[in-house]
Amino acid sequence: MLKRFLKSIFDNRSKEDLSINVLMVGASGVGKTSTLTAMYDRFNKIIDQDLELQLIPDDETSNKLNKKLIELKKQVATDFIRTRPTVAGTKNFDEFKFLIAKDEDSHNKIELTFRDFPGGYLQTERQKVKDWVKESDVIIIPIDTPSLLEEDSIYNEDANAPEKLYDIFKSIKGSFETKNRLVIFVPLKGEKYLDGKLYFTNGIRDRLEKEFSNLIGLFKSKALKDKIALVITSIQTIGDIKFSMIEQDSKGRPLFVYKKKKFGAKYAPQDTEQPLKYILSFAISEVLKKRGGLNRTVSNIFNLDREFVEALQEFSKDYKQDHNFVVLQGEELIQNNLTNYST
Ligand SMILES: Nc1nc2c(ncn2[C@@H]2O[C@H](COP(=O)(O)OP(=O)(O)OP(=O)(O)O)[C@@H](O)[C@H]2O)c(=O)[nH]1
Ligand SMILES: [Mg+2]
Repeated sequence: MLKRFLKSIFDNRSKEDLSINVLMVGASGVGKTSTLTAMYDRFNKIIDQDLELQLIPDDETSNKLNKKLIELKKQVATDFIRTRPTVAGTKNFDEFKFLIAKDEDSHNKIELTFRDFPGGYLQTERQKVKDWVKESDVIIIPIDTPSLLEEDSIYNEDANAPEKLYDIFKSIKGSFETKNRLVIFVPLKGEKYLDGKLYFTNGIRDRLEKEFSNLIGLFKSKALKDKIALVITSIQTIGDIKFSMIEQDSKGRPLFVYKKKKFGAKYAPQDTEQPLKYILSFAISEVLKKRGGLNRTVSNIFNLDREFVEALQEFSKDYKQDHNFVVLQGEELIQNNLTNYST
């Protein structure tokens, strides 16, 4: 009886433990939906066939993201790409559900849910955004890099809303003390600054730290610094087109103009699997920590066998770390090793 009771508790708990909630947060047009689409597109292409791991979307997720992928790809076919008008913005709050598993019948799995909302909600639906932030394990903050870097950052608040984000996070600071989280800044549209030598010398990290200093300061505060892993991953969801100049539209608003890098440019995303490597690294690290705190019999109730955990570790162990992939804080929350793992 007691055994059954205990098992039911831990069964429920294991389900909870193995689902990871990822929230895309950022102003309209920064690239929340594109980031999600590009991560999905690349995962199954880059993964080693011998590694028995897939990112499996449910049917609805697959339909929605495939549509978005076609839109992203089409952008490279045009000569000039302007951020306004852009690909269709998100209309409503949306959820995208995936399994990370060997295949869909496997009992070894991690449920990954991505939540995405229209950037306008940062103004109009602040309470909802706060609730989603509270519920999340991972927060992805895409950043429009030309707006961050060009013209001494004068377009940054408008495009990337660092102070709006700071206000939202600050007001729910207490809820951040309850569990570990991973926050990933994802600079996007940065092809120009990631080309050739600029890859090693661009000012993305420095400017990001300066322009988001309030938000980063909050994450680094005494109460939160041990709870939040903070990472920057500069990825390219389209590749082959790069920021060219800022024009004015008829109302005097800035219009960021992008051009193809070369004749015959094609859709060539780069590093878009990296945020997922960080996410899975964080997920395994959390699971292993929880297992470590339990005795052996109970830990067996967690249904992850060694092979699966090793496949996850193999995929995520080589997350990039260089000038454009930086762990600002909390490396211990994303590191995982097998020494804790007993079956
Ligand atoms: N050049 C370039 N453009 C990008 C990149 N990522 C996204 N974009 C463009 O940025 C624009 C906005 O992207 P979305 O993903 O729709 O932005 P969003 O944050 O979801 O916007 P809302 O849904 O309105 O809140 C699109 O035109 C994308 O093609 C990138 O890495 N490089
Ligand atoms: Mg969107």
